Amino acid sequence: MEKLSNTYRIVEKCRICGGTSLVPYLDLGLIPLVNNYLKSSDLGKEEIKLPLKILYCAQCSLSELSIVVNPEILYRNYFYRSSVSRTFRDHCFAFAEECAKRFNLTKDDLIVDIASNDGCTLKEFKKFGVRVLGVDPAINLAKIANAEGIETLAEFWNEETAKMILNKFGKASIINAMNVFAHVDDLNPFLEGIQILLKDDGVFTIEVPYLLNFINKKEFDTSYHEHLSYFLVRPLTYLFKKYGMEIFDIKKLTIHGGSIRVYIKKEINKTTKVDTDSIKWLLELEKDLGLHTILVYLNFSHNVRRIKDELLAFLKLLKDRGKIIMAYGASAKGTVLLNYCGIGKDYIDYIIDDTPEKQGYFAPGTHIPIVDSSYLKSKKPDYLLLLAWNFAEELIVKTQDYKNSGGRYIIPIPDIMVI
Ligand code: DWN
Ligand code: ZN
Repeated sequence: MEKLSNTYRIVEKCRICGGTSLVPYLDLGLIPLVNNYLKSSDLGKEEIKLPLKILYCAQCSLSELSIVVNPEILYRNYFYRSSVSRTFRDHCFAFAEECAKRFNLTKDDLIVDIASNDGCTLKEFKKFGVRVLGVDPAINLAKIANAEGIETLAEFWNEETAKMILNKFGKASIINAMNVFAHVDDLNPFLEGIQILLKDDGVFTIEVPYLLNFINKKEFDTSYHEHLSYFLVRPLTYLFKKYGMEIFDIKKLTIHGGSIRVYIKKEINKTTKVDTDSIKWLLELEKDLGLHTILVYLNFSHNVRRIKDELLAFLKLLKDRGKIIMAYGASAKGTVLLNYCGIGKDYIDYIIDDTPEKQGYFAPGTHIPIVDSSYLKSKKPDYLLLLAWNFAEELIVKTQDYKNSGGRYIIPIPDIMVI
């Protein structure tokens, strides 16, 4: 496959430890860019599809994609809106409430949110009377957040952005990075920026999908070209030491199929207590589950192939019986699942999504039309494939009429379940 100029680079060494023994263990083939929703006028044009392969670093146990796509292509215009999900909004409120209490936040404290999207997290922090500032490269999202009163800089996070904020707003008490740390290729400018802007007694928090859940719950569809790194605690403990930082607490979360929230301080901050148990417990769990060796990963890719065969066979059976199938959640993971399994318009008539910006577009690769939830009533599908399975409960609660009229749901991950 010829290298498209400056579209992507090939990974030759581990971004955490520099190791070069990178063992490929998952290959989903050529997958479209998941945020590349298509207008009808795009449908006849050639679509970028790039290899989606995951490598295991034998030195530090980081899993990482084999290529890095140019972030300017991925993030300057971003369809994903964090605020669409009530579950996620509640998750952000609980985090803001915990921080306000645990770190005694006052109106003078500045909270900076990196990859702040539409201001979803900062809206919750604002409820606690603190100063907030968002940073997100998506020009379309920064416009929405600013219009809704969440000051947001349409920039990538790096040392320059940190210096600009320091001069204009002063040091930050908390810098939060939710679902972005795994998207970053060169962590050096990212962490140098944290060092510059964070108060000496400040807190840096990251939230990333947890590789333990990814492997154990077969969440292969959460791998796409935005997600460069798939973290365990082990590689993270290597990383922060290099930047004069230290993990002082870790929480295992259910959000997004299973994540970890890592709380980090500057090493010079001797007052914040280090909860070594929370770190040790997860390191031991990872080791006990064999996640620090390659075997588990080879078995995982076998499980992934089985999901593909079983899901395709099940949908084929339903179609042979004349059933109408739609999907809910034009998500990034949904694009990966459908494209990897070869499930297209011959199986799924429409994908419902409540994100206004996605409605009227077509899903990457499959070109399945994305529509609003009124289609549930008008098209009366027999089955609804929940592509946003991580929000299955929320989706089922909001479609009670469909359920009560005999509609059924297919949850594809971790095992095919029909309810
Ligand atoms: O890291 C990322 C995660 C956090 O979000 C991003 N790189 C990309 C994105 O991944 P995703 O699209 O797989 O995330 P979600 O949040 O699982 O996507 C859910 C989709 O379902 C969205 O398009 C919104 C939609 N949705 C809906 O239409 N109605 C979701 C809910 C809960 C709803 O009620
Ligand atoms: Zn490594």
